[in-house]
Amino acid sequence: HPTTLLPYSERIKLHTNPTAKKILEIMDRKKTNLAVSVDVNTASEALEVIRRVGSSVCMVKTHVDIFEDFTESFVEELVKLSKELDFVIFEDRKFADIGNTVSLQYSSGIHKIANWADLTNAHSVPGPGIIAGLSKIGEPLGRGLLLLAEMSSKGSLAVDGYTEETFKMAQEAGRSFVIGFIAQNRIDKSDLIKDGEDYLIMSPGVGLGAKGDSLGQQYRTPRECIIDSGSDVIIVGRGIYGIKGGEQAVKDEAERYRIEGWKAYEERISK
Ligand code: 5IU
Repeated sequence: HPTTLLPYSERIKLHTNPTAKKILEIMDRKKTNLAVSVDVNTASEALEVIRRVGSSVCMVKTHVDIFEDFTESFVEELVKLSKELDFVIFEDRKFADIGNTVSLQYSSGIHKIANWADLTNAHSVPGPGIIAGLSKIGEPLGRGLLLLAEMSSKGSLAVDGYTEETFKMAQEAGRSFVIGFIAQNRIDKSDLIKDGEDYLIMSPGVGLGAKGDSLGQQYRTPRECIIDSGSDVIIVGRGIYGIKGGEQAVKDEAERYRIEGWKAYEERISK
């Protein structure tokens, strides 16, 4: 695949969306393709994890609907940390409704995701109206969207034709707002991708320890993701924030994944 041989720095100019450019710039500057997913119960715990791992990551992924103590001040602190520690904020909201509803969910409610999240994601199952509804809110703010083309969990129905149609839906929407995919593989296949197009492939389901959990999650190593499958960003949750040994252990584990991910990327582009 042509993209897998290009350094992140050379892909910046292939994008017009400000969030896509920012992600690639940060990856290049901080030498990291690691995103940490902070699926903890409280906003205050999440901020503690982010302070520890922030310097090792290009992106912090949140599920703010998990927090018992979500407030506006959490958002202020998160945005402040994203500037100090130089990372992008990705709210893993997985929108899945019609365009009109998702535009309200994205802009309003308690969380007002569009106000602070650089990046969010959506299922393709409702059809292209979901992209139109979200882009109406997010594009004027310079935000980016990922479509869910594949999932890491066992038995996922997002395979084969679904994955391919998801790619085509993104392609038809254009890359001013849709900047890539959550996927397990380089789904922007070389026979589908057009000249000058570039997409960011971000993969959850990454771990150096366990092979999965009891609820269908399946883990691959950073090498498998980046070299064998050609993905661009590895997303790690429990493998980092769940490590035993206290604050320093979490920090060290994030660095371990950053180094693994970066080594794999350097090997990939040198092929
Ligand atoms: N996540 C997945 N798989 C997917 C998608 C999202 O695991 O296919 I789409 C999310 C769920 C969780 C994080 O927030 O990524 C992975 O966390 P762990 O590394 O703790 O399994």
